[in-house]
Amino acid sequence: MRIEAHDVLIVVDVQNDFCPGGALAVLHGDQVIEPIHRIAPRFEHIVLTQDWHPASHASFASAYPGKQSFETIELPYGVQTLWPAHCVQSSRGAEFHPALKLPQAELLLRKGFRPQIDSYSAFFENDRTTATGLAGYLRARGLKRAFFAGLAYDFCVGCSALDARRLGFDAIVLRDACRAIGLDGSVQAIEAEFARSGVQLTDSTELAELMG
Ligand code: VGL
Ligand code: ZN
Repeated sequence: MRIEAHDVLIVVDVQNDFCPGGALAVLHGDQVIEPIHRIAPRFEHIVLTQDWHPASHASFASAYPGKQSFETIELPYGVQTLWPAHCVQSSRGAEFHPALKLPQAELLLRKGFRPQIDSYSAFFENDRTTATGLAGYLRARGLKRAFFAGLAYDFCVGCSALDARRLGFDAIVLRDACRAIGLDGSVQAIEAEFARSGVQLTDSTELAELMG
């Protein structure tokens, strides 16, 4: 697959809390960094997302006495999985992994900062209607095709790719540059949605050189 000038690499949530030792560690989460570094020089445009929650966030199990992490609850906007407190604003866990070196990234997009709404997708919060502004940013800059890498494959990466399709962008997930949380068939579920929505899956090794 050939990378072109209107392509963007969206690197999702490569933060300490999603890496080994973090509050919501994804198995081998830090292993996404090597493939991301390998492909990043091929892209003219890179966006980083950062999960960025207030200390008491509606997605944290600690907000609901008697509830455990990874259980689900009903919030006004629908079913929400409860998570251990993670990516709290200005905490070390919320920082990008120190090995991630992408100084050329053009936009750092924070999400999940509204106390009452979680945000998996880089485009819409979990109420499916509150926009982050990323779609407008990509359109204003003429970026039409988004490649996705990072954490977690079955949550924030997957939801971002699905929303990209919903908004009319081409969406390609670089499978080997992602790692999954894996909760109750979440990987199968997201891949079924990919197939339905036209999200493409490929590996970073299939990417050809940047066009001039
Ligand atoms: C994520 C669960 C909660 C993710 C973020 O980055 O996939 N998952 N917050
Ligand atoms: Zn989160």
